[in-house]
Order: sequence, then structure tokens, then C-alpha cells
Amino acid sequence: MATFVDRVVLHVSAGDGGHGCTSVHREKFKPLGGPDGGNGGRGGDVTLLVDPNTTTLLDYHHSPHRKATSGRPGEGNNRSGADGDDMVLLVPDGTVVMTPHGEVLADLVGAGTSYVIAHGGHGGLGNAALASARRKAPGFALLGEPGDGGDVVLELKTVADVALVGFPSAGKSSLVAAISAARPKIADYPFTTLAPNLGVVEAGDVRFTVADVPGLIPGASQGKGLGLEFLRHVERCSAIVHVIDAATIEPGRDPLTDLDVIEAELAAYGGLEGRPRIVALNKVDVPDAQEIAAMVTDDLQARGLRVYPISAATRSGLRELSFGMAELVTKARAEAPAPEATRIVLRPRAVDDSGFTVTREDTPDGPRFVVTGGKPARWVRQTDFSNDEAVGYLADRLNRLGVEDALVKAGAQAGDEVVIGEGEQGVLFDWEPTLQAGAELLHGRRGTDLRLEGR
Ligand SMILES: Nc1nc2c(ncn2[C@@H]2O[C@H](COP(=O)(O)OP(=O)(O)OP(=O)(O)O)[C@@H](O)[C@H]2O)c(=O)[nH]1
Ligand SMILES: [Mg+2]
Repeated sequence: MATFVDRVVLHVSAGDGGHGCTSVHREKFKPLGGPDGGNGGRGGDVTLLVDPNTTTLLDYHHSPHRKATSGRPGEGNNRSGADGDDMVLLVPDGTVVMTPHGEVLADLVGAGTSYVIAHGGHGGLGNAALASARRKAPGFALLGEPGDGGDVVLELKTVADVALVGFPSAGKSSLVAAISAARPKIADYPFTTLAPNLGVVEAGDVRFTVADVPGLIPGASQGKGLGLEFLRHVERCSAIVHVIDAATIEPGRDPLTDLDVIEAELAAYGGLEGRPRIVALNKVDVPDAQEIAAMVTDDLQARGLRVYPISAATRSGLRELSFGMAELVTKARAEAPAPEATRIVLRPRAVDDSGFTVTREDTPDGPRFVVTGGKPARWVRQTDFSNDEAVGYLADRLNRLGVEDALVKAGAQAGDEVVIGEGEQGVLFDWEPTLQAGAELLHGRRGTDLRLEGR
């Protein structure tokens, strides 16, 4: 059936950080200068940006894979690698960002609102930046970190002032076309409209937006027709206009029954009870329709509804209806701040990575110790395990953070398995707490080139 383009799964990857460079300065007759390897560049972020000219998520439906560029590696002579370019994805106002499990990450309302969905990896430090008084000529550099990656779900909840609801073919799209510059598809078969159309309407000095949402039928709440899916677009609107076909010749249908059916579906969706409503009785250019409209008006008014007989075809009654809508919009705006003013990020990512934890797991092969924490995991990612000096530097960092002590306290013994990092990212070590110390005795302090001693 219809493909909904207002919900897409986006596969994003931020750029990786560039690796740091290991290099030693060379000059004629000075065989051994200082370390001069530059830092790697930062990987680009993937960012969503609300753009008023973007109205659908169609682009992402067609090409859902998006990747920012990676940072360049550092180079000798203290040259840093260039940062990767951010990838900015333009999305419509009202885009909701969710995890694949449906957890809301951000709700993007208002032009210019942005949200980073994948952070680029940090560049690795070059050996120049790693040099210190203790470690004059590091023979290693840090690796760039991989950028974030994964799936996010984007869902569009149209932000409009007024939502037009009604049966298929009631004339909702015709109405939007008649009162705004929008040019939605109009046809005499049901479910012509599959995604909302937005139109901007001016009535006096009030400007507002109207959303034409796909048609509803009885049983939509059980998934009939297009189902209730698209009613999420009505959620954000401050007023509802029932567009009712007064000229329908379908058996079992008349304006009052149609209204009851649609109201029942809105109630099944829930949360829309407080929204003010008015009724537009459409197609009164058809002679019978005019009579029917006159007949039901009293009943509708008795229910507290304002009734506007209109014809999208001949444009009769449209001025009155537009002013009626403007009145509801003005009232709603006075009661609530304009949606443009809200910038909501519901769940910013946790940034605290100062600590770490050691947990013991008992496996058939003996105990295993899992070290989790932002810093240890990051340091492991930065380590070039083919370089002993880099591995030694990692051991020093972990030691300084207290990981060694914590492992001893947790009962780890030489030869036990230690995993740093979580899940698939974890790196497995055979823990050898004494070996490093022994190596230091033999080779001098790590990171020192003996030829540099005394300089
Ligand atoms: N006579 C008459 N026909 C109308 C009027 N308004 C719409 N129509 C016709 O009714 C049919 C349906 O119009 P649409 O605007 O596509 O209806 P819709 O409510 O958007 O329908 P869906 O998108 O399928 O939900 C088309 O053939 C229109 O030409 C009207 O005021 N008078
Ligand atoms: Mg339509």
C-alpha cells in the first residue's frame, strides 16, 4: 500500500578522528631533533537542522545512509590533520528524533533548531603532543577515535495551526488549495492525500498554517484505511476543522453521522479532547447539499459547534471560514507561546565519563573482570596495539586512573582475563600487572630514547 514518507529510519555515521602522527624532526647535521608528529583532525558530526523550506522526509526515504567525512591524519613538522566536514541534514519543522526502540531523543521545533545525532571521533594526539619531561621522544601516537554510528528514526509531526480532518474525498485538499498557495493533489477517489500538505493562510492581519491530513474512515483506529498513523500530525495543531461532505450520496452517510464517526476516531487516538473545533460543510454548490447543510446546521450549533457552509469549488463561504479559523488561532496563540519559541531536547546524552567500574564475571574458564567507563574505553580505542610503547602508555594511563588498584581489589590475579569496554567494543587482555614494571627495569622509562638522556 501507500508508503509513508513521514517516518524514516536513518543510518548515520559520523566521521572518524584522524590518527596522530609519529615523527621525529630531522635537520641536516642534527640527526635527532624532537618529536614533531601532528595531531589527527576531528571527524565530522552528523547534525539535523530544521529548515523552513523542507517539508517532507522524502529525501531520507530515498537515501537513508548518511556519513560525515573523517578527520585527516596528522603529519610531521607539527602539522595537524584537517577536521572532517560536518554533515548537516535539513529536516522539516516538527521532526521527532527517536531511537529504533521508540525512545524520544529530541523534538525539533522551530526554524534553526539543530541536534547532533552522531558525534565525530576525536583526532588522536601526535607524538609531539604526547612528549613531556618524562617522555621526551614518544615513539607512538594515539589513534583517532571512530565516529558515532547507528540508526535513528525520524518522524514528522507537522507543526501547523489548524488541522483539516474528515472522510476521504470530503474536499480537504481542495479547501487548502482554495485558501492558500499550496497545490496538493485533488481527485475524486479516496485516499488521494497520503502525506500532509501545508498551506499558509492570511485572514485580515492573521497569518497561520493549515495542514490537510489524509482521510479517515470508520475503523481507522483498528487500522482500516490509512489507519490512525497520520493523526500524529493533528497532535501539534491548536485547532481542528471538520471538513464534511454535504453532498455525499453514499448510503449511511450524512453530515451528523460523519462527524460522529470522525470524533470517535479522534477519541480512539486520544489526547485531542481539548482542541477547539469548527465545522465546514463543503460542496454546497451542489443543490441537494445546500439543503442538507441547512437542515443539519441547527443540530451542529446545538452541540456548541460553529458551522460554515462552504464550497471549495466556487469559493463561497471561504472568507468567513478563514476568519473563523484565524479567530481560533489567535485565541490559541494568546493562551500558549508560539511553537517557534520552543526548543526541546528531551534527553541529551550523558556526558559524565570521569569514573569507571570493575565487575567480576565467573566464566567456565575462570574469572573475568570487565572494566567499563568512558575514559578507559576511549583510551583503548586510541591505542595502536601493534606498538609496545603505545600499549605501555595505555597501561600507565589506566594505572593512574586507578584501574590496576581496582582490579587488585576485585581479586584479579596475573593471567586473569580483563575486558575493557562494553559489548562488541570490549578489548580482551591477559592481565600481567608485574610485567610492565619488569620491562621498565630493562629498557629504562617508557617513552625515553636513551640517546636523548642528558639533553
Ligand atoms: N462540487 C464540489 N466538488 C468538490 C468540492 N470540493 C472538492 N470537491 C471534489 O471532491 C473530490 C475530492 O476532493 P479532495 O480535495 O481530493 O478531497 P480530500 O478530502 O482531500 O480527499 P482525500 O485526500 O482522499 O482524503 C474531488 O473530485 C473534488 O473536485 C466542492 O466544493 N464542490
Ligand atoms: Mg486530499
